[in-house]
Amino acid sequence: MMLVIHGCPESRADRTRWLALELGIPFRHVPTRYDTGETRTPAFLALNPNGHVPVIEEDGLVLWESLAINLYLARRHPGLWPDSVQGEGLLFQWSLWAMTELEPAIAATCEPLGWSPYEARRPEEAAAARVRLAGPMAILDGQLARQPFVAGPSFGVADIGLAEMVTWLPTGGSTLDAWPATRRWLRACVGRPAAQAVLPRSSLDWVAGLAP
Ligand SMILES: N[C@@H](CCC(=O)N[C@@H](CS)C(=O)NCC(=O)O)C(=O)O
Repeated sequence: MMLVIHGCPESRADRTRWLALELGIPFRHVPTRYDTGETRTPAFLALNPNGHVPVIEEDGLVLWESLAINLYLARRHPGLWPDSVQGEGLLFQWSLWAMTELEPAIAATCEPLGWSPYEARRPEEAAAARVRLAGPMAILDGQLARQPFVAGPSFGVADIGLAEMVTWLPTGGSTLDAWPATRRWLRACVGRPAAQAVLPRSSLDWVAGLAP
């Protein structure tokens, strides 16, 4: 069965559509929205009991969790999987770090600002979260100052999830002013045709406007 990707644009499903385009996997896109109740229907909850996008279906397999999906697709379809066990270890390390360390830290800046209705925004909370975000951002930037891409010398699967989450920064009032290696890397990742085809205009414009 052809790959099916559930999840509207401007959601974490962008990570999966980006990877599928990179790998040239044909897919059917079901743009399930998460803000209209579409992820709470019995049919959707049967696919993902968490009620979240993305979800994929492929040959009878149903998978959720964006970075688990991307690891699976990259393992199954040729093109971006590391060619050594060590390379796999680094891919797993950076993917799990992305989900457990970086993404919650970025989300903590976005939640009190751009993800809340204007009247419910909490700028002081966002400012405190931005201070905490500097910890994981320094780790990412340090890695990218040592090598061109996060988990190796060439673009890979870990870069997709990480780059997509770094594009959330403006929603939480953060900039990349302090992180030059991250700016260079993000421009390289987001400049790829697959990213240009998938990411929202606002993210593409933000990256295009970053200082060199
Ligand atoms: N850790 C999950 C998070 C998925 C997630 O929270 N997706 C959001 C959209 S980006 C969603 O579906 N939210 C709906 C909700 O929480 O009700 C993943 O990476 O796939």
